[in-house]
Amino acid sequence: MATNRTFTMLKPDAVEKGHIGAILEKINTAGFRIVAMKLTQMTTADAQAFYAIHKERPFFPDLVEYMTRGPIVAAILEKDNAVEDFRTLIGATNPADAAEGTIRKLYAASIGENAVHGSDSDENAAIEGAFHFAGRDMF
Ligand code: IDP
Ligand code: MG
Repeated sequence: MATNRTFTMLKPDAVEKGHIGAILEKINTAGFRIVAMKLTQMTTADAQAFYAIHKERPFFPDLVEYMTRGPIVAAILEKDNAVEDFRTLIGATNPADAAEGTIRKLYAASIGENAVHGSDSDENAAIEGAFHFAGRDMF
């Protein structure tokens, strides 16, 4: 069942470059309501668990290093058709392939350091949101 919620992280590169405000403005303008949000930093164990689906991929060690090197902004967002609409807003994984005006086109440096995460299904949105937030911190 569609939950109308998705989960996002503004990744360490986006935070380092001072893009939190600009990216949140894009998210807000696109009509997403913030259900939960925090500045946090993933441990190595956190990142290995969060990205476990990619653990056999050659880029996995770099991905864990990247995602743990500094703080991220984690958030749960709500909107009709949230998962799909947010993936459209952020653009393709590789910013070279991302559509004009998308967050990754504007702020991502490479396929590895691509500024922002977006859940790929309602099921994963629920799992990923629960990974970072307790129920009392969702509004
Ligand atoms: P997504 O973030 O667009 O859903 P996934 O394929 O789920 O893309 O990959 C998760 C993350 O792993 C990407 O956002 C990116 O940071 C990293 N990644 C994916 N593919 C590559 C690659 O080919 N080289 C380096 N990093 C990659
Ligand atoms: Mg993915």
